[in-house]
Amino acid sequence: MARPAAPIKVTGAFFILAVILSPAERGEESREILPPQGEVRMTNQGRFAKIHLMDLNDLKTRAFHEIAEAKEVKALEGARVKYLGRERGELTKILRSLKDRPLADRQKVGPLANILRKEIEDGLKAKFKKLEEKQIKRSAQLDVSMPGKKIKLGHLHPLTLIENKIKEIFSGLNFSVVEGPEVESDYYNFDALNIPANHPARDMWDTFWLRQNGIKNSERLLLRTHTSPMQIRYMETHEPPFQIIVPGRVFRYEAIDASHEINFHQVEGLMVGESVSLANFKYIITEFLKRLFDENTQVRFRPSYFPFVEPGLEIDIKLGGDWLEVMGAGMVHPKVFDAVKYNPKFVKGFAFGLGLERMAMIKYKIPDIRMFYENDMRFLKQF
Ligand code: FA5
Repeated sequence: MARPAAPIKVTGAFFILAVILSPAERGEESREILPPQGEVRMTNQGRFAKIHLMDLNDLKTRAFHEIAEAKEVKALEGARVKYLGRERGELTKILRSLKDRPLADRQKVGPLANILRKEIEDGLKAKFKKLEEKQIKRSAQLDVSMPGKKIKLGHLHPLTLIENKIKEIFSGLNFSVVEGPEVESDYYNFDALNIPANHPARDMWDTFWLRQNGIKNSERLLLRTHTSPMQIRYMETHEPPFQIIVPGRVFRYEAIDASHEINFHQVEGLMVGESVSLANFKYIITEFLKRLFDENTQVRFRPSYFPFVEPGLEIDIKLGGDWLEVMGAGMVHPKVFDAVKYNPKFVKGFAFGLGLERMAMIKYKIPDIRMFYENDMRFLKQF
């Protein structure tokens, strides 16, 4: 509370003191530094010491009150800055002012101010520790009634989903799953499949060639244009009877549109044995398509040409009002058996190559093949 102002004779020494301890500087609006009335006539030197001692007492009371009241680290830090802050701390200012005072004042006020600083520091330290422990305890408490955080799960790409489904169906039909290289030689991609160099059939597959110097034609490398080279690789190292599927990525240098990509996936199929027939193929493929889509899927088998089968077929499925070509197929050509040193008189086989993207387009009603590769989350989240 403000006291009535007494007529103080402001001498040089008291003026300095008043400046040092002005309420505004201490951040207190209504507090005034005025000596008790009876002490007005003290010498400047005595007055300085006395007022400082009073002020230290008051400061101590306020500081410890604030420390005790602080409920959070932030409030405690505020108290520390208020009293011990390097620039404007109340106690710091008192300590700083001592250097300009006569020795007697310094001896009286100095030690007490230093003790007080230590006391406040210790008080702050102890309270900081207490608040920290409280904080740790609070965060360690488990509130079982709190709603859990939803963990966002990733999921498989639609092409992986359809590939897994296809593998599952063919495994159920006793086919094994094998894989082959994406970079192939001219020989496996073309020659051994009865597509010799300069044969017009090569135009069916727009090809990405790898740049190489001084390499023979049949060893030239390319990005495989289909999964059919694995027919050759597998037959070179296995004896019939067998039935396999070969899922994998293929590449074609062609124009992209709603049903054509330059990088897409195929699943090759090959079944070889003594008496494998086209009727077997028809049964397997119809069964596969029924299991993948549904009983009512409309399928069309139509004659076609591929150099490595005879006869050759193409299989279409109705999507909306249109037929979409999903697969090439046929009975393995005798020249292909020759290339792997099988005797075509004793073994027969069928082969097929289906487009994975096209299958997924039908299954999930996707109107444009480009959607698979755009990585648009609005599209991907639907699977
Ligand atoms: C072939 O690639 C033959 N290797 C298939 C084959 C295997 C025939 C075994 C006979 C025996 P084709 O080029 O038609 O054939 O491709 C096969 C399937 O791949 C097509 O039916 C289609 O579903 C898909 N396909 C072809 N080109 C593309 C493309 N650019 N983008 C997406 N899918 C494609």
